[in-house]
Amino acid sequence: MDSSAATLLLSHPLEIKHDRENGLPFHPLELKNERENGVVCHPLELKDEKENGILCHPLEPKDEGENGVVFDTVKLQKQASLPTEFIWPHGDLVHTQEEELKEPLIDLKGVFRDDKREIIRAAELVRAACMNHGFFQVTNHGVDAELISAAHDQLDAFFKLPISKKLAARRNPGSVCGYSGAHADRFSSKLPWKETLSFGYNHGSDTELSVVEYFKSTVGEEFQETGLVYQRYCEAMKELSLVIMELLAISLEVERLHYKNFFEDGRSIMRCNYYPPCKEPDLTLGTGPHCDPTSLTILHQDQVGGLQVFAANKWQSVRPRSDALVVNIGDTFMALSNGRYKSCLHRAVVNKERERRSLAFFVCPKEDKVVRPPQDLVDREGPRKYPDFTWSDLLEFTQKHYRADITTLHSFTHWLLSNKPPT
Ligand SMILES: O=C(O)CCC(=O)C(=O)O
Repeated sequence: MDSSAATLLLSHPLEIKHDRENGLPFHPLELKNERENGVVCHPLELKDEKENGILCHPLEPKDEGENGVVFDTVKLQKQASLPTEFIWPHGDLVHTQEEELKEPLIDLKGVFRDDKREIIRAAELVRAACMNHGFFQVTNHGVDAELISAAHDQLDAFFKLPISKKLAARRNPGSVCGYSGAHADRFSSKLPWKETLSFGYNHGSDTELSVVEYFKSTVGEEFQETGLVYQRYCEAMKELSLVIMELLAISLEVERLHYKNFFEDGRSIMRCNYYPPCKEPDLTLGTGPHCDPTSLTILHQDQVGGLQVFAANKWQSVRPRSDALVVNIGDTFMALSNGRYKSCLHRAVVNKERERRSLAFFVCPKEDKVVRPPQDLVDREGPRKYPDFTWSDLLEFTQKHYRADITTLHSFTHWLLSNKPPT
């Protein structure tokens, strides 16, 4: 690993120094990154373009396949070598000795029983994990194992469809929802070795069964059953997320219902990830290193393994546990905690022989809600680390202007301050 890549890899947003004047994060490289239109591009990408001749500009949306990449697994498997678009730079590929993350495994049984001692114990584990790397797993989470298994089966049903049928559900430019093969519709280098299907879920009473409608209208009437499974899965995820929001509030010593109330009418995003086997897994990644821009991610992975978290200055793998759900902090919650909790830096590696699946539920607030930490937390632990923003601002930034990476929140803050007149 060359040293410049190592520096970038290791510079987690929380380790970035703070600007003296306004208390906002200040990145030493930031002056170089700003483009004429005020949009920020990650230093690693600028460097790659120059040195490797790889084109990587997140600002130019592409039609699927415009750069010749359609993620047709059948055809890709037959190619002698990995197409260059999938080859990642050294710095992102670095592997440490297979080390397993010792994240806390939090049993929620006592929390659901409202057992005070168990709640305090769980909140302590949550606090330690979120201050350290932003990642933990939960068991006895109340989500029916059969529902999780059905959600994995339905994932297969969709991704095994012919490519033409999947492309009929492809996402529109600027939208988070729809099918995407290797994100080749947006990017032309460092493509992830995976296919995704994403759709929205309204937290409020979803009487219109929007997930079912989504599947019927975009994939076909025959996908009603798939829609029903995901409708129930999202409902279960929302319920669990509100319990975790209470735990997060307790762990931060703020009013217990503060975050729960904030997310009650949210609009979350569900994403199914399918990672086919890859002949040259050491040259590519299934999901590149990034922090989720969203608030909280609740993920179930199958037994293959591949998820890795950056903790204690190295990549560590997360052992799959079929009975557990993985939870990680995202950028928006980092802002809601005034930077106390770390947005988890993670990635997913791919496998030579085995396909892998994961189900990610990204918890988001209602789009126009102002993201601002609770006042008592700021009074105790101020000053404010991030300006007020709405989730729709951050969503727009990551969908139209920026490829989510390890410094999204910092870059977004900078973009916001230089693009939006103060209110
Ligand atoms: O598949 C995984 O384990 C990670 C997925 C992920 O990070 C994502 O979808 O943003």
